[in-house]
Amino acid sequence: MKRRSFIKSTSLVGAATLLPASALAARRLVEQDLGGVVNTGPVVLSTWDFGRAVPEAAIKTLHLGGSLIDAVENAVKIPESDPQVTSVGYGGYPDREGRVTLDACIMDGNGNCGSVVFLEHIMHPVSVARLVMEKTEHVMLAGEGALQFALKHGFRKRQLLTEQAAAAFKEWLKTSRNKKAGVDKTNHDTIGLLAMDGKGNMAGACTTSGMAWKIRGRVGDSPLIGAGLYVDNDVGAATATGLGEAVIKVAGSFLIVELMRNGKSPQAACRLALERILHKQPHYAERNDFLAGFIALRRDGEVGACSYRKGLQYTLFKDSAIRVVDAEFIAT
Ligand code: SD4
Repeated sequence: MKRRSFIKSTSLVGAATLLPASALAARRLVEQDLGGVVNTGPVVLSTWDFGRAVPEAAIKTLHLGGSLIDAVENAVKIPESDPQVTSVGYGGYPDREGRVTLDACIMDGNGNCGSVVFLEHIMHPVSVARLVMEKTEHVMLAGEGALQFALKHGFRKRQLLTEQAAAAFKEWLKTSRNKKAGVDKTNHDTIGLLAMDGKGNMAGACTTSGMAWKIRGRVGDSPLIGAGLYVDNDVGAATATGLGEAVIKVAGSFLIVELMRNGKSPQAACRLALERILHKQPHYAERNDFLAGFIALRRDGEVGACSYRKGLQYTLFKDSAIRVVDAEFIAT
């Protein structure tokens, strides 16, 4: 485990919210269930280790008075535009026709959400997902329609296939084109990021180029609200990484939030979601390349993470420090 310290401490002052009596009663109930503890400082956690710039971007955004949605968007835009990251945004590995197609979503703790799937040529799909949330009546736009929407809102078309990704594609065509596409330790690294202010308000974002060498048109869990990401201010939030098909089959992130609502810790909830996958679909355990994992955040600031195989790390900003933490795992 790598440990890094983060010097700047931050505090957030949010506006008081006026809630109807029923919502206040429900919130009190949740607070009682959590032992009356409501977290006191911002918390940011994200799948894998994309460097300290990612949580720093979220925290700086909050510190400068930005919203939680601004914070999660700014943070995940970093790997989206990094050509060295081969499973998110620019530089992502393509599908089996050599085309880079992106999936992303964003959600706040009050049920507002937006998503884009099978989007090509746009460097920051998370920003398009945010616009879907904010400017339309819809939750999800796909493919050509999502691209037209992005262009109409001022996004520029970009070549997302880097020389490095094109070379990897060529190599894959030579050596492995007849193999099934899969997510394993060589091609994972979707970023799912969860953030909370000092008052238990949350938001999350998830963005990916998906499974490398996928069938054209394939969409994974990452842009699906409830599968790749779910956020509920009353309880907590969760996000996923790994084989999207497995995560979709159990509505993984929603399942974790509901397990926390029913009293499970974030850690237990992540583990139970993986156990649910394996219970319903035991064949995954026989696949050497099977990798799936979750991270979760409860509104009192407690976090949890679990993956099927050893190797999932998550980056955590909590108590004014950034750490990269090894997740619990089920099989080696
Ligand atoms: C997908 N869940 O498209 C994504 C891939 C991934 O870490 O998470 N990789 O299935």
